[in-house]
Amino acid sequence: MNEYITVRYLTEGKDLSKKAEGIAVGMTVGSWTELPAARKEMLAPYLGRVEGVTVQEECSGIQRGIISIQYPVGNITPDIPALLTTVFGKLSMDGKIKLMDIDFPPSLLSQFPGPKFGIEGVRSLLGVTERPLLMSIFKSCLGLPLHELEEQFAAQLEGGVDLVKDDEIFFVDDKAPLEKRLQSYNRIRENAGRPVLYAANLTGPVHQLIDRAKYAIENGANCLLLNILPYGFDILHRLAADPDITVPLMAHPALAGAFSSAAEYGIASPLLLGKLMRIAGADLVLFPSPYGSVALERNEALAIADNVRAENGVHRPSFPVPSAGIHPALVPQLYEDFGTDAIINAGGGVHGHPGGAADGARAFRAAIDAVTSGRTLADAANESQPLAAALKKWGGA
Ligand code: 1AE
Repeated sequence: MNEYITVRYLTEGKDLSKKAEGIAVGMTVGSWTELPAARKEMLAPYLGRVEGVTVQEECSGIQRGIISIQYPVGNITPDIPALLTTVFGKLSMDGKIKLMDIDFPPSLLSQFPGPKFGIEGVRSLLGVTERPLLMSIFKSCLGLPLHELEEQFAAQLEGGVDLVKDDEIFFVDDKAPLEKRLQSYNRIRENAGRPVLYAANLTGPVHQLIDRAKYAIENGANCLLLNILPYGFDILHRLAADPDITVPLMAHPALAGAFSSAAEYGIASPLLLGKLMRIAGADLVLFPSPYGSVALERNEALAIADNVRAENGVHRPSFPVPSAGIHPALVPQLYEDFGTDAIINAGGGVHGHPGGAADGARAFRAAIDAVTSGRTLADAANESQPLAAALKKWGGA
């Protein structure tokens, strides 16, 4: 019996039922009613079908709503390029239509690698079980000599961060090549006396990325950062599926706005940054938080976190990392919205601290300790000068 991938679209048209029928046929076998019986019999296993149509509003003869189409699993190979081309390739250019969600049958889901480490694996590498993790971002990396980056790295560790990531725009690293960074950061990590993950930006021509990732790991990388959307989901899939890639993979959302921001076009962010990143193998998924500098609508950010962590019957949950413009005064809100199994991530909110990056990290750690023990930031600031200084600068409490 045929199994189906169920795909929901937000769209509009004079007659949504007719439009749905057109998609179900047009995106699968091309034409149907005019086909001779023998051809119908041959192509029937590949034919899409309409699961449902919900008209949400109708104005001046135009219907707007959700249509749900089912595509036979057998129409695709188990990879995200095949999936997205099949369910939204040409269709994405056909007027107002947004790809909202995809439901996968378990037989297909289980052919995607999912995260190797996920929340539990990353926590176990770091030896931290009971609180949101703290990550900081080099600000900046580009053009800086190695010794300045070493100072930044050491300061972030001194303040108590669990993970540090390269800036995602760090491609030209001739003043501090990856191999050299790894050597010196690993020395600094060893002196920290506790585990710390450093997510090195994986860059270069796409066909070299797997070899480069292996080379980085051989040279001591213990986490890798990748701009998934510019490179394509399939490279994440291949890294995650490769047994020699033995470190967590961190997915940056660079370019997501171009795919997701328009209300009536593109791919909804809970699918793009939530479901697809996780099934393709991201252990840590960055996305804009609801309150920072490039904020997402709150429900969307919560839905991304949900898709990253919720039981899907096959894959481990990944860590949601709501990011951008985060500072210590936002920690109570982040904790309320995303809970314990999330990562608090900041660049400017660490390095912009009046006392420097080490105090910036200390302020975050004090804020995290406060919220996880039910205290207000104002109360905790009485015992943490770095937190008091952060609150003075960024407000809150
Ligand atoms: C949504 C990604 C956030 C990110 O990569 C980044 O660099 C944030 O920097 P800050 O925290 O806004 O300074």
